[in-house]
Amino acid sequence: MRPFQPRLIALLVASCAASMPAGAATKAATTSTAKPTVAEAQRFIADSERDLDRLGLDAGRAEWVAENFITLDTETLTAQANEQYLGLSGAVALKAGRYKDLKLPADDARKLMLLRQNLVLSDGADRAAYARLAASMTGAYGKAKYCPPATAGAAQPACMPLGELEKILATSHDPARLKDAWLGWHAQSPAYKGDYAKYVELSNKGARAMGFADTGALWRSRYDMAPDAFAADMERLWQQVRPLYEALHTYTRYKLRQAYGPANVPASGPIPAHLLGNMWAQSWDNLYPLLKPANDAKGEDLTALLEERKTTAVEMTRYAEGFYTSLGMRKLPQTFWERSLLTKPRDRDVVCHASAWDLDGKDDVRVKMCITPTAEDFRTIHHELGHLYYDLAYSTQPPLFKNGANDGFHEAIGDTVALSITPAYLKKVGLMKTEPDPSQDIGPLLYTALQKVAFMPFAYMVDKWRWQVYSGQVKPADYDKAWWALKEQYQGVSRPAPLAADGFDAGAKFHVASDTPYARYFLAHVLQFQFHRALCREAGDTGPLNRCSIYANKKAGAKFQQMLEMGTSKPWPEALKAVTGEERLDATAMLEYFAPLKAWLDAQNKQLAVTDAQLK
Ligand code: X8Z
Ligand code: ZN
Repeated sequence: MRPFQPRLIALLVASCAASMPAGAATKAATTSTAKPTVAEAQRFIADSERDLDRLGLDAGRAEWVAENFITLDTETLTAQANEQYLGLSGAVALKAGRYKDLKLPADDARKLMLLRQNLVLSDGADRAAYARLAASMTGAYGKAKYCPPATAGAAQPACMPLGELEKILATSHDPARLKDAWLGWHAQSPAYKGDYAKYVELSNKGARAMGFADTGALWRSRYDMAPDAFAADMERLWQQVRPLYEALHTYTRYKLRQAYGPANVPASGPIPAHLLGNMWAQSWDNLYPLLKPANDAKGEDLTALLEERKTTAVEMTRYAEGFYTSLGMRKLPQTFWERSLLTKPRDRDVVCHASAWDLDGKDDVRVKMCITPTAEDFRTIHHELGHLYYDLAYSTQPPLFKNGANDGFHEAIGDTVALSITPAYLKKVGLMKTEPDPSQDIGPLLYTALQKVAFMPFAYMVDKWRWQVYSGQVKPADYDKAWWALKEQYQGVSRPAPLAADGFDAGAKFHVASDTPYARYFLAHVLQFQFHRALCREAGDTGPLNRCSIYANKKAGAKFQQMLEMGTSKPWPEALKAVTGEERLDATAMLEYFAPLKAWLDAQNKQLAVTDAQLK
């Protein structure tokens, strides 16, 4: 996985993996002076599909090994395989231009368009450098650890990998400890800031050679609409969600002021990022114990139950598989269980960031994830299997169509399923003893909003930052300044300490270090509520969306599967229509889901304003 170009080479997609091409670039684009014909174009497409498929498989395997065993050698091998792939995909992208004005059957025209959405690095040294930098940044992120300084008289504390630091962010309520873990992790990424800046230059060179303004424009061109129209659509969706986010932010700030005191949390303006329960302040559900309503009715704590039962990684994955099979989908192939990595190895460095891999475009699907028995990982394994069930569903499509309708669809499938992990469902599968009273839904709604509503501005700003970086508007010296300007503007969060000289806070996020586009998650968070609403209605459930679970509903499952099988063979609005009847991205489903919470938050915020005045 880590297809250089996951959108194209679905088979090497490690969904959630970066986006680089590789390349054997051998022959430069053949320039023929004869007029191109339809038959020649079709032969070209078929040959390209076959060759990219083959090199993609090699690159996918090399990447799998590199991320499972981070060493200098595996990094070199994956860089070489990706370099080969990049050469071929670039040569193909260039040559495809020869056929762009031909009148072709719709499928061929679409394939040609997909082939052209690629970087072209014609210089072998550029390709090698690009692939090398990409492999090395992913490896550096995967093996980074914070080694706290020794204190006088005490033993040298152990170095901490990201997982341990995240756990501190999630569970500690000691502001000093939180700040130390936060700063400790953010001190790791400056090591590859220079590499990132070089990588950006090379990537832009490749995008420009293909006629794109820069790599950001190339990324935005992958949504069946003009790059500018896509950016405008993101903004439209953000404006739909913004009032809900602002209500949640205001409530959270009041409650954190009560918990940490006015010296740590201001009455207005941004919230210090280390106090939000997550390394990137991207999801705030870990704050639930501090924020829950007075008469909490969230029910039992899934994390506590999973821990108490010592639920294994395989058992967690079996629960997720069981959800998909209940919808009428197949069981995961035996090889999934043999080849996946589901727990963190004790003896070596691996890239622990969860990912789903489709190695051969048929059924060699795998997950790589360091699963722990928590509610968060329970949801994440449903997310990862969503990628795999999508891969399996479109495996009969031709290679170029073996991909999501767009990358946001790929990210939305498992999340849609996870929205059906309701208390009623958990009770059904024996993971909850009692079901909270349906009249008391604010607790669970708040919990879900802390995951998903809190996430929206983060998911928006990550690529806003990268668009600025790729366009050259933001230079390396201003990476952090621009990053925090966006974090303050959209998320309303602030850095826990002044900007570090030569800092690279963006690089402390996996998707920046591994160059994986992020707008996909923003889209996925809008889409999953649209899918959920439509599938619930398909299942005949007309009640509140947060109470609906499509578990075991074959009718809803069939509808979903029908869309999954389309892969990327059609423009995404057609895929959306197949499930929802709608052709536009629309956040009203999300707003409908959270409507009772919005009313509650508004009421709370009015009241809290009064009590907060006494705090000062
Ligand atoms: O990276 C992921 C998945 C793999 S595609 C675990 N996610 C984003 C993140 O962790 O930042 C899922 C939600 C957002
Ligand atoms: Zn994903």
